[in-house]
Amino acid sequence: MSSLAQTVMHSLDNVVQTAKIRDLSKDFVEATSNDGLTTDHGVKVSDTDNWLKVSDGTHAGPSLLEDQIAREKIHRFDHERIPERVVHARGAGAHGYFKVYDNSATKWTAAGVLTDPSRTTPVFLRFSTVQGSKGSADTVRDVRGFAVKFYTDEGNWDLVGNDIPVFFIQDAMKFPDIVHAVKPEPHNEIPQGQSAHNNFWDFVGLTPESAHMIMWVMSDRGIPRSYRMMQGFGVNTYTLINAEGKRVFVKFHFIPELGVHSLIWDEALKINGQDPDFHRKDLADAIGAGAYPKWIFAIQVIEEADEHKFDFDILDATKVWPQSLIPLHNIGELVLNRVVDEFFTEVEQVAFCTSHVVPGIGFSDDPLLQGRNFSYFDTQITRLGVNWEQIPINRPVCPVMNHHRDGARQHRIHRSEINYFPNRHNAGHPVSPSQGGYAEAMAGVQGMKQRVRGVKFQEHFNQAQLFVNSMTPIEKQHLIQAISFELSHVEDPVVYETYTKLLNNIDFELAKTVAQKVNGVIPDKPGRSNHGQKDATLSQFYYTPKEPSIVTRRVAFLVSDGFNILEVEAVRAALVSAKATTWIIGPRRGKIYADGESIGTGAGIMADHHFEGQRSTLFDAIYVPSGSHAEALASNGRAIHWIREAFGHCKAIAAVGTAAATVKYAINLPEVDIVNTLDTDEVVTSYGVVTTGKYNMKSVARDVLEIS
Ligand code: HDD
Repeated sequence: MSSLAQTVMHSLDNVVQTAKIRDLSKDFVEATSNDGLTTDHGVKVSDTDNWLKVSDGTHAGPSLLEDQIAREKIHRFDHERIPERVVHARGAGAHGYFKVYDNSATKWTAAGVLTDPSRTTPVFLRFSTVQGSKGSADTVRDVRGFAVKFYTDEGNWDLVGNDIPVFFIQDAMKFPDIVHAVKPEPHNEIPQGQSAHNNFWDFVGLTPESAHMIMWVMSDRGIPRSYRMMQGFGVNTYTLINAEGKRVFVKFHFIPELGVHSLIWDEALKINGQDPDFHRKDLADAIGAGAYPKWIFAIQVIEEADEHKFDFDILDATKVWPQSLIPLHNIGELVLNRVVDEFFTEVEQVAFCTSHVVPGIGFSDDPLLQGRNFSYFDTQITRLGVNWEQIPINRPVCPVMNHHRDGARQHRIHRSEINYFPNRHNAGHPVSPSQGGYAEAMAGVQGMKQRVRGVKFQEHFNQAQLFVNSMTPIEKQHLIQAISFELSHVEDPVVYETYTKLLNNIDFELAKTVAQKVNGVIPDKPGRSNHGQKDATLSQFYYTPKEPSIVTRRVAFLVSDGFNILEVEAVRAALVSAKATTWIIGPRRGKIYADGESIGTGAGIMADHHFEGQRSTLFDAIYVPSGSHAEALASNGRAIHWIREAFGHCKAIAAVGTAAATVKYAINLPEVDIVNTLDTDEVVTSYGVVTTGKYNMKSVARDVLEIS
């Protein structure tokens, strides 16, 4: 089913009911065949195609300004666009819910959303890329936004995070610089959806605090396979406050049930052109198919007394809190189970504010967070107007009562003569903390007013090195390739020379290999000694589920006339029952005839796409059934390209019987063993197919597909 059909189905079936969906449903508008067309002022419209004209009935004459119906239609259209977000313009979103497992976090926080297991808190999650504009492609190399709005009983809590746990800069005051540097260059508006250009690498080369973040963005985290297969991080250090008013520092994490998986760069590049909406569709399709994306929600906690115990500053957003030092506590889960009904009113108009927290959650002195707390509300005023929190997707599910008034697009009609406090009726009065009023935790501060960075904020390379040390060899190889790609697109030698020099502070081999590839400064010895530390939890392989899953994985069946239909049906049924999605790809979109069937009259099978209509890049695995079609496939350049490209992207390839020779011919690597099996159970329980020897899929696969 197309994602469009799913969207419609969802709005009609109304399958998921949370407090927020019930709230939104007050604003649902559904056109039916009983509804006639009206103007915005409600008058019925008799003609929406012809502007009122002076005409002799045979020839069109001048159009009349008098036609208020035509004018309204054009006016409304002229003003459809609002400013796109200055960053994170390209995104997709979905509804869902959040639940904690138990009340174990009560010792740290009084927040009901984090402690009350009987609650189901509605959420809206918007994923995004950062650099590109609203119409850019999904699979660019970039950070992904992971912004969650929790509609709690005590008000909205916005956790505006990313898929990477650290950030480019330490102080919010540098945000406009990093964003200007990464965005398309000002003189020519190039490049779109890419960081591979002079200005970005110029800035980060001169800003060593970004080194750690650059390693993450250049790692495979920068090109996720799916929004559903990314971690989410609150990034900044927040605080939790318990019922006694005691404060602890906290970092928030989301861990995807499906594990963390990435594309490889060649796939990402091609998908950018083949299907720029790849991630957006993937999200809608998975939810539509009932394979609801799920994340474990976890926290890391540091007691106030331990704030200064670490060799990094725990308020520095360019540092992780290594899990080897500060363990994760899994306290709940977040599930997305409903696609949006309308993109603009939900995904485009949703607006987040880091400053929006609820009782029991607070801020820290993290200088990035402090600045963010100013910036988000401010930007929403430009984007949506000062009353942006009245927009349906943004309004809380709990009562809102205050003396804020007026402003553009005010929708609330306050039936009271009182718009101030104190007032003679005690209307809209402050609520004490014991009654649920928000209370900041008491925290001592001392110092002189000055423009400074903390002392530990000055160290920039230890954790960049920790991250690189913790990578598996294949992750490291991809990191080298990614930085080399980017610096190859940097034209100014000053810029790529500066960056290759900087790399030597992180890793000698990395610096040397990249410099050799991009004509940078090749070091003859390490810029600093390697501390040799590792943390396994920094590698994305750490998050591969113990029981790998093929739920929602896309498996293409490559067929031509003369394929073995019984085999296709059996394997397909097995894959579908394991909740993978299957697609028939043939020489044409239409009927493909099986072995023994006569062309044109047999029952055949409908191909979803022809070989050129979709490419191997859009699938996780391919299956080539046996049958007399093997020769036809082998003589079809496109089919051969399919197999060869899938092999190059380390995908699992199943080839059965006669098809084994076709696959072998396509990949042209005689030493590769083809597992040849007709036993569907085996195909479905064993590992894909091209398995052993030098080209062992398991060791090289970025995104290991287990057919299990
Ligand atoms: Fe930001 C949007 C994440 C630092 C200023 N940011 C935005 C979004 C995400 C993040 C996910 C998109 C929200 C949405 O879907 O609507 N930003 C981060 C993270 C940061 C961070 C994880 C570092 C920890 N941001 C940051 C700083 C500033 C901003 C330091 C300014 C001082 N961010 C903005 C913004 C945006 C934004 C300009 C653009 C659109 C919006 O806010 O609503 O205000």
